[in-house]
Amino acid sequence: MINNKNLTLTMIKPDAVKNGYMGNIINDITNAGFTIIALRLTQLTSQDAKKFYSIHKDKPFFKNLVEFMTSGPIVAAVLKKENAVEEFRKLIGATNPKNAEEGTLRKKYAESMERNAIHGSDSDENARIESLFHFAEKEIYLD
Ligand code: RTP
Ligand code: MG
Repeated sequence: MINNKNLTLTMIKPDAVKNGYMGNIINDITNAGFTIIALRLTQLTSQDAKKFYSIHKDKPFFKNLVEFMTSGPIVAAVLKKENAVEEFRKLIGATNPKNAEEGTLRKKYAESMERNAIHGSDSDENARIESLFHFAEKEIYLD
């Protein structure tokens, strides 16, 4: 099963979907050399969002984060590229779009620190956990 350095999980967040950036973001992701190997438009329940971001459950921004992430549909996708986690974090840019470099997805599409357009896994282990959170193994096209 998926357990390698070549995969990451992304979500196009509710702000970016609402703002009509879904197609442009998918285009930027594939132009950057990532292959989409699983894809779904869906809406997180409060329970889903709390589980997905459980690492942040004691942070002051947790309640807002859960409210925002459940506020509309998102696009979840598993992406494949060599060194995917690190390469994708570079493509999306800093958490706060004010600090994101020119050309990064958050610089281009994010509104604010909270409404920051896109998620990327932060480790290979979390990429695996998050991919299996959103997709059944048979929905992830490894080759
Ligand atoms: P993500 O998980 O969504 O890809 O974002 P990230 O790794 O860049 O940032 P992370 O530390 O995992 O935080 C998750 C989301 O919580 C919001 N946040 N707000 N107000 C704050 O200090 C604060 N810190 C984080 C952001 O929306 C971030 O994407
Ligand atoms: Mg994170």
